[in-house]
Amino acid sequence: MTTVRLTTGQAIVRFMAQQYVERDGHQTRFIAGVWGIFGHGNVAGLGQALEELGDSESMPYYRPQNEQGQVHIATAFARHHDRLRAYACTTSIGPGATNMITGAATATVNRIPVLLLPSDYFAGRTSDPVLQQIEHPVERDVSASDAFRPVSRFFDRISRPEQLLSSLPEAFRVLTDPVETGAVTLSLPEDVQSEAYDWPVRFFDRRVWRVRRPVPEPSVVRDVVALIRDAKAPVIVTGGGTIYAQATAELGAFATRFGIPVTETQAGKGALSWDHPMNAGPIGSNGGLAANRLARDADLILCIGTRMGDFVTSSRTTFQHPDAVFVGINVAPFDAYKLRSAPLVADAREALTALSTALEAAGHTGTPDAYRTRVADLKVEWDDIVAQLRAPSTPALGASLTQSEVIGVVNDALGGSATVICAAGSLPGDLLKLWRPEDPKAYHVEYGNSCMGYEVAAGLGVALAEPGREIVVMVGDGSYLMMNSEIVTAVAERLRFTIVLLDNHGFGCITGLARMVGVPDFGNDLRSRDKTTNRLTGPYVPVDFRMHAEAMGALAIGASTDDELRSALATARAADRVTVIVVPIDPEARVPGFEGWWDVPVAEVSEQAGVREALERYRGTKEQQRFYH
Ligand SMILES: Cc1ncc(C[n+]2csc(CCOP(=O)(O)OP(=O)(O)O)c2C)c(N)n1
Ligand SMILES: [Mg+2]
Repeated sequence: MTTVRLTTGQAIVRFMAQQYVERDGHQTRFIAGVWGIFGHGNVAGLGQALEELGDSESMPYYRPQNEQGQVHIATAFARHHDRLRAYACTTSIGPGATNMITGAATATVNRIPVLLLPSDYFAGRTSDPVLQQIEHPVERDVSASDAFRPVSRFFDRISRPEQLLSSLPEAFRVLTDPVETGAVTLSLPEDVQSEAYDWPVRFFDRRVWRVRRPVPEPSVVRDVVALIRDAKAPVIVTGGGTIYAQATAELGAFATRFGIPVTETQAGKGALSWDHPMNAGPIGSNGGLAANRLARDADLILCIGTRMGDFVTSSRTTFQHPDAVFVGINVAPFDAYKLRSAPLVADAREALTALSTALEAAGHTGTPDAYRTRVADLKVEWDDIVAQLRAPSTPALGASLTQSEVIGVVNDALGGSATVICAAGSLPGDLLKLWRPEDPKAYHVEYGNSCMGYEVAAGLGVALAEPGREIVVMVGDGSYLMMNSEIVTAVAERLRFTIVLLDNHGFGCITGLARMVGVPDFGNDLRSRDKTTNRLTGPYVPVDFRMHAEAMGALAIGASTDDELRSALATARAADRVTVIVVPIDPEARVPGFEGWWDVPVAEVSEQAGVREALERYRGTKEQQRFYH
């Protein structure tokens, strides 16, 4: 057997460069590059290997400012590529490693592939405790990196180089599998990373991972066809899976042909253009009027590529038909069986094609005209509401713009194929309702983990995934303050995208939520400590976001009116670098709800009348929860 002597770090770099994926006859190199922050854990291991073996062709290296940031960048990159390309991320041991935990959780919740390569203590233990080693008093082999286990879809600690011979292929099997994918973590003790081994040369041959498109079982297709033929008021809920499977054209054709309205989740929005006649808009807690009314009365719910989270089901109050039946069309059995669904375990595109063929063969012509008319009428009504909410009003002198107006102005200025990026705060709910995407890659809201801090980093990920695409990150002041430093990386990488920072002086959505559960304003505004109350009730803390962004190298512009915002967006479009537009917004102007609900438990005992009233309301709505057992 021919062998080649390489360190563990060098072997990983060589192996990664030879991994390809193939779907629908197209091959791409899977790992597009490595992000990393070096420390004693990886400087002589993966750091040395990347310096010697990596180059812009075979394995480019990127330097972020924060390990969490690099995982978010990698996640956004892979999502934009429909999971067919990914990045690896290396860190030192201890805090460098654990900084990636939040990113790992975000990738895993959203089922997006990222390869994480944190460093770890000395496998040989000779110099224990190494700097940053936890030293668990009872479980000697436990380290900080064990915290990756619950947030990873595959975890291994590589205590000997040759373990990679089985572990690396398994890592790539999981990363490239549409069911299992998420964060994959290989924790690499620092001594092992620079240790040499005689690797079989064959190990580094080019490998092609075929991304599965499982076909549905004919017997289940027959069952589902019968359900669809019987249904009087069916709806589709479309999730991220439809987009990752590139099944959006099939979805549109299926919906039109059989007269079934499509409702959207956060990950699924964009599957159909906002103005597609069968697009009934967003569903659930943050949903719109049309989708929520149709869902309320639906007798059959076809859930495609969605994990049916609580925001989709309005905490299980969305679907009120007494005999509502669900069909789970999902590549992951775990999701396909939810809500007692008829489980159509399959790739979304294969499933839609099989169902179409079988329904046509059965002579099914779709829903009656009256139902199609109801869908069309509700859509007109909802589109009008959205148009009104987006339109800038004539402001009172000195009044701030509202968030919904900002969304309208930005969307109108950049168009329906610019990608909007967001993750947490009040923006995701407002964008879900108000943003009008015109292609499946125009809406990128991370709402599986709703991770504050994802937004700016994700801008880099999408900009790297599709250079030349118009990208706008919409971010609240809270998320921006939590994580903004990848702006420096965007400057270093000469990436161009726009960040619109909406400043309402605090965690506005949580203020709203607190009021809903009866809690008076507390802890959410960005206010200074008031000496008399000894609480954070003083004036707003003045943060000059424009100067802050400029100091990091961005082009930074303040915009207080819709005209200023339009002109700032035009400047940003023409700029050669990342631009931050800071927009003060009215903290009290909120977009209303549209018959959605979110289960947030209210204190069962309180001296405060507001809490007791909230509890009454809460108990009333709780009764509407349906569990479909
Ligand atoms: C990492 C993280 N911490 C806490 C939360 C809970 N949370 C959700 S939104 C939010 C406030 C966001 O503030 P901002 O970005 O200013 O948006 P706004 O609510 O004002 O629109 C908080 C604290 C979260 N989603 N993620
Ligand atoms: Mg805010």
